Amino acid sequence: MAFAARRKPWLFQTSILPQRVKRVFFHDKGLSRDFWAHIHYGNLRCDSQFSERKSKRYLMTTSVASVSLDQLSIDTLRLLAVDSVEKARSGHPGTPLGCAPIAYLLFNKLIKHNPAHSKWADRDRFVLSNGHGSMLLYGTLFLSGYKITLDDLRSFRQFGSKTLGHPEYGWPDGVEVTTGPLGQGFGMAVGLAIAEKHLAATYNRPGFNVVDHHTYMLCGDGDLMEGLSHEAASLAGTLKLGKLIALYDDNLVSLDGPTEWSFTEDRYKRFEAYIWHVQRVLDGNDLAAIEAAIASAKAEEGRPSFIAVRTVIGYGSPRAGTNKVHGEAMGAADAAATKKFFGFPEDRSFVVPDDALANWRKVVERGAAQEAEWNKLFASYAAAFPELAGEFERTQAGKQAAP
Ligand SMILES: Cc1ncc(C[n+]2csc(CCOP(=O)(O)OP(=O)(O)O)c2C)c(N)n1
Ligand SMILES: [Mg+2]
Repeated sequence: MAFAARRKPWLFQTSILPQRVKRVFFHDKGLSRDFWAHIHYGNLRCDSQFSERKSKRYLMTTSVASVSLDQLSIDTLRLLAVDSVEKARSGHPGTPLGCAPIAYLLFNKLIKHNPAHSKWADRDRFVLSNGHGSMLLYGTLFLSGYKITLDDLRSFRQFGSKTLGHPEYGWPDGVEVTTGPLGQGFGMAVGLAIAEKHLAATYNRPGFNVVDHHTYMLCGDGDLMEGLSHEAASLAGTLKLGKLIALYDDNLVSLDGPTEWSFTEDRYKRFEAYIWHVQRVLDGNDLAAIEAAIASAKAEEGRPSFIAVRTVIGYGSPRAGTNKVHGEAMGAADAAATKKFFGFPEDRSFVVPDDALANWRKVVERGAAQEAEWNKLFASYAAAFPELAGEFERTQAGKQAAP
């Protein structure tokens, strides 16, 4: 346990660990259950982490020769957020550093969306309820190929730019709803899931599931503190919104300090009481575990899903695990240290490695194919049910029926 008690993130070479140690068990004093930190081996960077509520101790590791393409893609997103906040001298680097693996997994692998056509009717919806982490969304949209450029990221928080401090609907393209007031995105994600269920019940016909998408949201401690999210969660459980999936950035830190100061109820039991399907992922860098939890959430069709992902706010930065990385630029020295941690050049900003960009942009082709497939389905639906199809198209376009 010698490595568990440092206050600062630290680096080590995997080769110094005894080869047979595959898992390290810790006790989570904060939220009642034990959890483990997984130490990976091999020629890849280790991204195990450990965060505890009472004593701030966390393990972050990096090392050796190469990183996987997934890792490079995730770290590219992380550092775009760091650079944008540094350039603006304001913003929130903590959420993107902690949650980049979730955003990458969703946008690159799991959700159906078409960056070339952000309004495709049957796309999955994604709501960033913790809107202060806006750079997570802007960076993800840029890397995925939406209509937002690297220069837009460079203009983060500047007057007239596309990249506002908090996301606003359609601005830039791909932002589904306006968020920032905590709890608001949670409520709107529930609304979007209600809309999906209503549209499916109204328009789908046997063999023609023209409305069949999921609503994903990322929310944080602040969202769950707000009364609005309690009420919306209650309604979502009652309405059995099985296609609503909330990922909770369970990082034990909020604006003013550790959540133990301000927010101590058992969030997991609370969502169980709201008749949600509740899961925990104990390592926010474990892509396989997050993916498995999302697969279980999708398989659960009778209840909305709540996946609490234990992340480390500001992961990779010298301020990791503290509120000091919640909502301010970290300064040149800490930004450089963060780049070093991820193996990026310390003296360069807005670095987008070609391999990472190509990997992110794979979704452009995939998304176009997904929409083309749906268009075929809709064409045959329109042939079989012309009136319904016409009404669907009219309402989707926001037009009233002719008098
Ligand atoms: C309704 C409302 N109250 C207050 C704020 C100001 N605010 C922005 S972020 C934040 C803390 C959010 O904490 P958490 O969700 O844990 O975010 P993290 O520190 O983990 O990024 C607060 C209080 C807000 N955006 N909305
Ligand atoms: Mg938090």
